Amino acid sequence: MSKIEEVKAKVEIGKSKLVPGLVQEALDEGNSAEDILQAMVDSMGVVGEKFSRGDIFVPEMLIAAKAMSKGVEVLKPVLAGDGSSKLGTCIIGTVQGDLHDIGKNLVSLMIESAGFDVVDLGVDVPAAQFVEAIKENSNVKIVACSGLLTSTMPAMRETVATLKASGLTGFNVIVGGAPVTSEYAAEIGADAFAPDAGTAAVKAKELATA
Ligand code: B1M
Repeated sequence: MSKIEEVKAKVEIGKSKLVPGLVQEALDEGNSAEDILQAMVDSMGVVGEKFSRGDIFVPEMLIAAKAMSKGVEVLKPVLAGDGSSKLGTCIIGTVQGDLHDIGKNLVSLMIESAGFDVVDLGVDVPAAQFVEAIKENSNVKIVACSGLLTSTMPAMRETVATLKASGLTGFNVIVGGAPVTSEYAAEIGADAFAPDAGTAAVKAKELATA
C-alpha cells in the first residue's frame, strides 16, 4: 500500500494519532500536498457513504473528521502561500445550525493564502453575526458562507438576504458546500458560488480586484 493510500485508509477509520506522521511521510515521498488532501477528502466521502448505509454512526464520523483535521494541519504550511499581497478582509463561517467545519477551514486557508486577512466566525453562525463582523472589521471585501446540510440551506438563504438587506456595501458574498449549486447561489442572491476551496480563493480574488 502506498503512503497516500495509507493516509486515506487511516483517516477513514479515524486514526488521528497516526495520520499526521503518515501525511508527513507521504510528503517526504514526493507526493504533492494537493494529492494528499484529495485522498483525505475522498476518505470523508467514503465515511459519508458508510454513514448513509448505517454501517457507521456519528461518533465514527466525528473521529474521522478529527483525523482529517490533524492531517490538514501538517499540509497547512505547504498549501499556504505567503499571503503577502493584501486584498482586504474576508469574513467566513458555517451557517446557523451547521457544525461541519473541515471544508470551511480549507476555504479559509486558501483564501488567506490568496492574500486576504481572514476572520473566521466558526460554525453555527447566525446571519446577524456575519453582519456584525462586517461592522467590526475594516476593509471587508468578501463574506464566505459554508453549509454542508440540505437542512441548513434555508439558513444560507437567510444569511445572504440579511447581508444584502443590511445596507452595508463594499463586499461580495461567496457561498459553497456540498449541497450548494451555482443555481442555488444565484437564486438566493449570492455574488458567487465555488465548488471547492481552491475555486473559492480564485473567485474571492477576482471579486476583490474587479
Ligand atoms: Co455530517 N453529514 N452530519 N458530520 N458529515 C454529511 C454532510 C452527510 C452528507 C453524510 C451522509 O449522510 N452521507 C450528511 C448530510 C446529508 C444532507 O444534508 N444532504 C450529514 C449528516 C446527516 C449529519 C448529521 C445530521 C448526522 C446526525 O446527527 N444524524 C449531523 C449534523 C450536525 C450539524 O451540523 N448540525 C452531522 C454531524 C457530523 C459530524 C459533526 C460528526 C462531522 C463533522 C465534523 C467537523 O466538520 N468538524 C460530520 C462529517 C465528518 C460528515 C462527512 C462524513 C464529511 C464532511 C467533510 O468534512 N468532508 C459528510 C459526508 C461527505 O461530505 N461526503 C457528512 C470533507 C470536506 C473537505 O468537504 O466540507 O464538502 P466539504 O468541503 C468541500 C466543498 O463542499 C467545498 O470545499 C471543500 C473542498 O475543497 N466547500 C466550499 C465547503 N464550504 C465551502 C464554502 C465555499 C466554497 C466551497 O465558499 C464560501
